[in-house]
Amino acid sequence: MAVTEIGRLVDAFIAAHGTKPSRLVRAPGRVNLIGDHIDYNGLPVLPVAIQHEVRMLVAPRDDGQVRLANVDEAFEPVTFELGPVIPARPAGHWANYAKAAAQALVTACGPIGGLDALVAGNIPQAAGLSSSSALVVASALALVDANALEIAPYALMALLADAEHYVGTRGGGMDQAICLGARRGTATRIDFRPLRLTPVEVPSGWRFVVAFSGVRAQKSAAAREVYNRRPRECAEALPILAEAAGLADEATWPALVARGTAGELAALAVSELEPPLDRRARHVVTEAARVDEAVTALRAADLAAFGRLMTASHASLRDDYEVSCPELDALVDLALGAGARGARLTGAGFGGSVVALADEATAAGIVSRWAQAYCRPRGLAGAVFVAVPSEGAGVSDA
Ligand code: NG1
Repeated sequence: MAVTEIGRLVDAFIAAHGTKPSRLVRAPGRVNLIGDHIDYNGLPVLPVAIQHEVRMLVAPRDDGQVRLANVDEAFEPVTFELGPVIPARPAGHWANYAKAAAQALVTACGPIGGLDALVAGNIPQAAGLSSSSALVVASALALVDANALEIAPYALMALLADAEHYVGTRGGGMDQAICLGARRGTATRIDFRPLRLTPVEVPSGWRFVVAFSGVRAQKSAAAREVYNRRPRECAEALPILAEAAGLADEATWPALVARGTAGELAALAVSELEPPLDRRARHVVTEAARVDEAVTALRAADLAAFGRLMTASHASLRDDYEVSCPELDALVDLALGAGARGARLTGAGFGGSVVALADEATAAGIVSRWAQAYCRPRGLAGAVFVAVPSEGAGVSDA
């Protein structure tokens, strides 16, 4: 971060809290390259952390209060007490993400001290780039640091995945894990049972180009209900499939996926389940296989194979999982028309963003095609960027 920018943030912190900050916490957003809507089923995913991040300046306090300010005036200042039960603000309130982290840490570690914080950052909100989890992770790291709590990285990832359920979304653990555990220059295969992060280098000539559709995937509003319906549908489908596959004792998606090929399991889903559960299950088993194949393609620097898997993933999310929308489909088509090797929605869908894969020479053409044919007519500015696979969250002196 530029010295002038940190200087401005320090001034804003002093104006808000009347004291100097001592620590700077950074927590990146993410783009999921492949493997959407399967983390909550315990199946692997392949995201990268990106250059956009939440930045939080922090000064520990002697009491149990958390005092939050935000450089964006749309987000009102909030004070809350770190008690055994931390009441939530109404759904969608920005402070709930900090409260989610605080509640989880108090529950896990007992009484802890509070802090003053100023939040800034540049992750587009409700864009499928995980700004909410970045705020949860930043808040948690600030409290962990201020209280010198000793929590192993995997334990913190798991704790924060559950913590985010405080805001009402029944998500998986992808976002918190990549935000905490990403390594610069790599994509990370995340396995959940048990939790394990495996970095895989992104070949230097590959470009992941991202466009925000302008349709806000606001999971605090109506989209939350639609999102939460999908884990419920999967939970309904699983025991039926597990029984049909002879897995009555171990009815988990990873056990099921280990039982056959994606083709066999997709056929089983169609024969055993009623619509729409048959389609939902078909997405889950085929997406899990695509993640495995994508990791192999990434290791082999096979751009064409990786791209084909991304486009197949989009079709599955659109047709079987029904979480796309016309704007995301249009962005995917435009990218493919401009020479992308593959393209897909990223994250939860219902709006949000699209990620396209290209070689160095083609990436600029995709950026300008999206800008001209999609962003300009809709008055969307700054909605397109090339993702830089970035380092996970960290704390330093302010
Ligand atoms: P986004 O795109 O941030 O709403 C959500 C879930 C993920 C994962 C994806 C779909 C949260 C915090 N995140 O991400 O766990 O299920 O959808 O792959 O709930």
